[in-house]
Amino acid sequence: MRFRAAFTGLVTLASVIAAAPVGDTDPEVAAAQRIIDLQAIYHKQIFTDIADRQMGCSVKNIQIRKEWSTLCDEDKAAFIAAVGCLNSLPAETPLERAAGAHTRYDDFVVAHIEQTPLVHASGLFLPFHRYFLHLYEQDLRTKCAYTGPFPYWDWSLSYQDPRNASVFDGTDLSLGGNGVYIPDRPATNISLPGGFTLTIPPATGGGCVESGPFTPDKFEVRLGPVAYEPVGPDGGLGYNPRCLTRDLSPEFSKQTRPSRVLKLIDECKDLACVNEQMDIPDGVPGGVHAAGHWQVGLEALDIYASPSDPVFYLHHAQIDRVWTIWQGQKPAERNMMVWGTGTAVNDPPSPNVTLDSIVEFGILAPPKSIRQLVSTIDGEFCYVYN
Ligand SMILES: [Cu+2]
Repeated sequence: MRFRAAFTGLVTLASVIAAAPVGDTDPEVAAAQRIIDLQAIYHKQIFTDIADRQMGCSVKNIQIRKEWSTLCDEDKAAFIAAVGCLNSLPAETPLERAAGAHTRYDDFVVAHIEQTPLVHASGLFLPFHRYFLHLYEQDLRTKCAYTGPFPYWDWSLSYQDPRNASVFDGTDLSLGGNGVYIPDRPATNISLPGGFTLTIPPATGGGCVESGPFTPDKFEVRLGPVAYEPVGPDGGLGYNPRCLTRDLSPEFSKQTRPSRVLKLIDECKDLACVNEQMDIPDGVPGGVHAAGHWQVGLEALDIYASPSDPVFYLHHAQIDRVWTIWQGQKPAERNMMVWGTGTAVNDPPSPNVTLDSIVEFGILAPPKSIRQLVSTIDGEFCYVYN
């Protein structure tokens, strides 16, 4: 009876929250507005910095990255086609290195699998993923003729239910819908760097993505899993053909609500805080980076092979956007900050990183120093987020 009363209480509370008036009394609406203001400060800062440049990254050649829902239909279609193109070009990874890598798209998954123990929950996390996305974007442009904006998925807009995000609306102009609902599916036990394990309960999908451009007849996941059972052949580097699966979770998406993003951008004074808010806010696993993966589910849960799901790149563009909006509030100071060591949760122990620490990209590209990856308007980078 007591459980029932508590449950009824919860339902009542939930209906009160659902019925709460939106407007300036809703803290999430206020937080979303504040993010827009901070984004504007960052945006202005970038354009001030490049205003007088005649060479390198300038107002003439800067690329604008846009939220998926604001891309025009032609750009959405072209982006999806370019991903398909990358996934039809031959792999450059040697067979002995990863027998499951059949296409250029797979090369990125392999590089991510290989680098995972170094580039997550470490000082290399943000710089690695910034350049990893850049390499993917360059391939879409140079090998597959994509000319539109590189898209990001702002999960703070769809935090109440990721099934409402346009990127998952299941049309041909989305990255596909939810996985087909599988009743009574067991939880997924995922392993995280440092020997941690976590149980991810089943959510609203669980099966193959049967709508949109990445259905089983058009798209094959070949590598992984690495982080959950049954692990694919050769530790996830072998050939393991299967459909793309998703399990969109309106529980985990709450952790990417605007107030969580704002806490990072507005309150963090250093990169330790930024990284903590990304993955383990207040000591609890989750945060905007982890919860971005967990609310998609399945392929996206696999910290090693998660680039198997094409939405990975849009999620990480949003992570990069959050980092760069934070940097953009005080760029001179924050672009020079480093944090952490060069191994995931410092296991095995490694020295603290410096701006001269090296980040590796496997067969994708020669190594880079962190220093080369901190500014989005210098070196090889030239982009700004809208
Ligand atoms: Cu990653």
